[in-house]
Amino acid sequence: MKPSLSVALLLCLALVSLVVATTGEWGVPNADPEKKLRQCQSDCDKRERGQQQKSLCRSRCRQEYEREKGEGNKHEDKEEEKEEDENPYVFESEDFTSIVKSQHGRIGALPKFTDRSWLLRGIENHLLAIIELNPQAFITPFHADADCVLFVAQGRGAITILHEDNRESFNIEQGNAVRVPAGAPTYLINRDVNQKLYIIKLLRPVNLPGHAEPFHSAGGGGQDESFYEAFSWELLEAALKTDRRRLEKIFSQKQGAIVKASKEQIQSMSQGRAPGEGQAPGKAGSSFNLLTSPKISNNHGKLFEAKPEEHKQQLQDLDLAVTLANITRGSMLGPFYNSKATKISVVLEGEGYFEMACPHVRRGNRKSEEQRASYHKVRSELKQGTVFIVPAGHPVAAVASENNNLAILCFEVNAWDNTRYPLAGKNNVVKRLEREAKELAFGVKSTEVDQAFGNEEDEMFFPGPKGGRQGQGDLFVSE
Ligand SMILES: *[C@@H]1O[C@H](CO)[C@@H](O)[C@H](O)[C@H]1NC(C)=O
Ligand SMILES: [Cu+2]
Repeated sequence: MKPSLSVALLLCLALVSLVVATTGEWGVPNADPEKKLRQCQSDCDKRERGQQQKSLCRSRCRQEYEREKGEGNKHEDKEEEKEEDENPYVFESEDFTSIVKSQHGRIGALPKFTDRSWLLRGIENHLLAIIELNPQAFITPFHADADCVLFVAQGRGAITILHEDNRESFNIEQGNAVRVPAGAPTYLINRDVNQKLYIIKLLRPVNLPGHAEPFHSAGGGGQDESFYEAFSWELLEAALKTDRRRLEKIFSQKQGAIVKASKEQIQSMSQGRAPGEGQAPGKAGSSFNLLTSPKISNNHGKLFEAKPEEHKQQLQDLDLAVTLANITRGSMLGPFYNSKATKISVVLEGEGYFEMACPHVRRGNRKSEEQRASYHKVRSELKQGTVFIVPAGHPVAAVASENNNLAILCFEVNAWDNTRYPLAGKNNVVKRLEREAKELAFGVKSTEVDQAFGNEEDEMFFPGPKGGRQGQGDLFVSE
């Protein structure tokens, strides 16, 4: 850049900020836009009631933030070079907001991923929720404007789904995954009298991208209504051939979205339905057991995998894979990367940490002009309930603490034809290079490359770093 030009630019920028500071056009002059964004979004959570309202409000905050930032950067480079200096890939229990909450349980959801960062716009139309049900709790019938896949992380339940021409009911327990089609009326019970039921739920909205709402047929309880109540009495009387007094009586008994069932009711709702009974993987039915046979298994861990190619009925149209990595204590998984799939990962049990190479996030000030590859180390502690995102192509590794196994559930988006490329161990990508390519790429003899990359014969799971880190487990979704 010519000196005169940069001086002109600087002047120009200074002028812009002067105008802004004096007119106070942006509200609080000179406020840190990141801080303003966070404040604005947390105000939304306090002010707005429905999940959708909250989410829309948060989106408006982000739009405002992007607009401001855009104006601030008017004279700078292309938008694609925008940089982030925080870690947008990790969410903790506090980031979940309650959609439904009662003394019997809770449904919490993460805000739309793009509310956090534009770097997550590849999974913009996916939402993550966690259902926590106390013993004997029942979620009353509802449907949602989203396709869902549920994973039972802990406990024993029973679920019923109404399809077009049949009603499907089955018991579910740890390791079961269930596909619930968009719009299908569903209800769910924790059939255990002691243990909580934890379900992790991935949603893909079918109506508004990144927004999903429950529709309750009976009253949701408290302030929640039945969608029937939105209609006028005349219309309902005519449609149901029932008089208004009877209807008023039914809809005035608000039970709540999560209620407690009696032992007898549970008994009769879970009769003779073995979990995943008679269902080989890939067979018809909404449910399958993820934990039947590991894809990879050695002393350092096990990997279970349900691919869209194999579980067509449940996963194909969502282009989704469900995987579970159970890393033995003191061991590690990876490094590896996914060719196409982006992982939405949830820590089910144990603790440890993960590290990921990311070219998008950088520390410090603007990068220099030279075009050289540089990868930021994204790193975070992991504990029960931590959610972290691993975009496609990004090399990642996870390490379990010395004390406990680290179990990580992943919903993998864009999974059809995905390949896991190992970066260490048997068949790692460097080991598989031709001799000449090794020498040309590393500038040393290929035997030296082999000495570095050819030692580990295990696959995917290895002994962890010495002096592994330790941490404390935490409650799942605590608020
Ligand atoms: C992980 O493996 C351990 C040891 O085999 C087992 O006790 C635990 O239940 C597993 N966790 C999950 C979530 O499968
Ligand atoms: Cu990145």
